[in-house]
Amino acid sequence: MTIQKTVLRALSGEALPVPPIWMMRQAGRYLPEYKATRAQAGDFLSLCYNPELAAEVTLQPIRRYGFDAAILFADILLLPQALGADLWFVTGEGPRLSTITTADQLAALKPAADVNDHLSPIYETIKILSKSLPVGTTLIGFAGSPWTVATYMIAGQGTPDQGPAHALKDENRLVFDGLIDIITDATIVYLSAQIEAGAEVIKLFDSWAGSLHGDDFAQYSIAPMRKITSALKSAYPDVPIIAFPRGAGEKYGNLHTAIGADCIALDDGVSADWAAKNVQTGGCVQGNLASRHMVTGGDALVAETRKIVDAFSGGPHIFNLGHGITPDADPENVQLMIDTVRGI
Ligand code: 1CP
Repeated sequence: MTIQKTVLRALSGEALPVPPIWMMRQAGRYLPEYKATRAQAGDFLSLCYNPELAAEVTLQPIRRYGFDAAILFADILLLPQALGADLWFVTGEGPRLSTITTADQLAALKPAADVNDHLSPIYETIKILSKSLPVGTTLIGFAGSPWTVATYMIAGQGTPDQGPAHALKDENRLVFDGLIDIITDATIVYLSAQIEAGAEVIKLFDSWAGSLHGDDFAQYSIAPMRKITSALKSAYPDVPIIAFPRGAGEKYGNLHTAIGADCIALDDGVSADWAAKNVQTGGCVQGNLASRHMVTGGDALVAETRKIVDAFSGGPHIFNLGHGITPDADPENVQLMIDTVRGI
């Protein structure tokens, strides 16, 4: 069977004349239509758990820009909630969770195998999207990596340096390892169900990989992601996996094999020229325009976009930002980026 969708072609290793494009956080607060639907839902979590509205906001950037991939609208913190953690969002500040730092709190979590009941609305969103996306658009499902999810479950919120998670790792390795294990197992259950519902590609967000140094990087960023990719690949060998160990720096080299991923997503901390020589040699890469260009636009956006397209033109590449688009971005700059990539 010939693969038609450009994202799937790039993920299978093909160098395309024009790289396919999508954008992290492409559904979000920079879009007026997103803000309207979010207001209709009431709050962010109600939006995530409302399949019709979550599908609607997933489709909004596809309608507006014709991106080559849609990413399921959900959040990496729904999984801790499915495991029994309390989760709420403080307006203007971000997520808050009940914390896991003791053996008793760890033991009180639900078994990894039981997360599907709570997460069934997410699978419903995927089913709606599978029926409503344009034929050429690839549907990406996702989860956080065990380390990144653990940093939120331990601290109870986002932290600049993931200090509380590092402290638990150093002071109570048994509880820390137990938490990583249960998140890993639950993520396999969650992502398998996303694939069963219709997700065509899976992305693992290790947003805080950059704070793991020395052996910790291999043990807590790479190894848990590797366990997830092995489990998914043995059950669903044809579903490509994108891994995003954000902030990996020079450790970005050779990660396709180490993680068992078809594609490595790059942040903008590495240059495209360096990554073409050191990462793309292992397979498809995704990235890596700095998100600030979506705010500032102009000649710098065009020049930087062209530089990235050129640097990766010799191999498989999916164009993306180095991290999520920010709420202060100008929607017109997104169009300028797309037109530049497509040579319009
Ligand atoms: O007010 C709002 O509308 C909420 C803002 C928002 C949005 C739009 C949050 C809260 N999450 C999301 C959606 C989301 N989150 C998606 C949807 C699809 C898309 O990309 O369009 C995805 C893939 C995520 C993933 C996610 N959530 C990550 C990994 C990616 C990354 O940005 O590094 C992380 C770390 C989160 C946690 C989270 N959720 C929301 C916020 C503000 C945060 C960061 C919190 C912090 O560290 O302080």
